[in-house]
Amino acid sequence: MLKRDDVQRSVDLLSGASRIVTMCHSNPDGDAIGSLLGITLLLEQQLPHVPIQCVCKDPTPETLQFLPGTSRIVHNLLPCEGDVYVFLDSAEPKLTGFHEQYPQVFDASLPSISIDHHPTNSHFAQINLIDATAASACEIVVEFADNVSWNISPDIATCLLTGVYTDTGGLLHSNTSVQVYRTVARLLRSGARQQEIVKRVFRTAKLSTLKLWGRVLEKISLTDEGGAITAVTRGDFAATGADYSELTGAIDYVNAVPGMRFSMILSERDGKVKGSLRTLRDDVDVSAMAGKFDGGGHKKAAGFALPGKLKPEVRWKVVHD
Ligand SMILES: [Mn+2]
Repeated sequence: MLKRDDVQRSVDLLSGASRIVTMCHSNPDGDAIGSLLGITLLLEQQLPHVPIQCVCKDPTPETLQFLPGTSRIVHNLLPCEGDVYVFLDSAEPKLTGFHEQYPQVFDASLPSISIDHHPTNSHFAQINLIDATAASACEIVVEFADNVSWNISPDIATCLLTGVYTDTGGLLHSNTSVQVYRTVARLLRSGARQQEIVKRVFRTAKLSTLKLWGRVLEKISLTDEGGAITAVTRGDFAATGADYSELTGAIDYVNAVPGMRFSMILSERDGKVKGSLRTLRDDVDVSAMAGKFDGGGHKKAAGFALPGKLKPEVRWKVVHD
């Protein structure tokens, strides 16, 4: 639940801005882009006299380019006097990718609002609209809009529903609360184009993605500790023509092997090995496992990154017939 006072202070701050800069985290996912465009379109509708710059360090993934307004997203930042910043889905300044170039933007003495649902949010903004019980940043944007009675158009609803869907894995993850279903119903009533989202986000996969996933699945091996483990090398990315972002989602299939305690995908990228861990079990904490390699995350989904590369190991055993 958002605090009435925080919402009112945010509206006052935004109304007095000479320019609003909306910004999500780098390497954006559906919730980042959905909440970024959703709030941008809402602000444009409510405060038509205030210019808005919509910023994300990295390009929008192809699967999300159908969302209204994606072409207006810029990838660089030029701070100006009188800017008010709105950060979306970003737990820490560094996740935006602009913290080193423009540290002053993240100083809470400057007017800024952060809309986020990560429990690890560092409350770096001047006004922090943080709700760790929300499944997505988009859910909080909806609550904000309803609090101040801002109209949610079909375009805005489509952007926001996309984030609700992607951050709950299509309403399948354990964070799919009663409030998530309420938010979905509310956005459908506003004309969200649900089938367009399903088709573009969940039912479309590039050939390179499918080929990469083929390699991921083919190489699954089961360990004595109850892990379903697989690895993708730089060679796999090169041979399939896939980029790193195309690995997203493959872990759910690795995690589907019955009877396993956890699953892991190791991937080689830029001199590092990244590990993604998942579990379906309540008695396994993959964030603790990731913690041993300086990583972290949630109990059921976590990750780490180590400098190095992958070395394949084949084990042979002679057995009697
Ligand atoms: Mn999110």
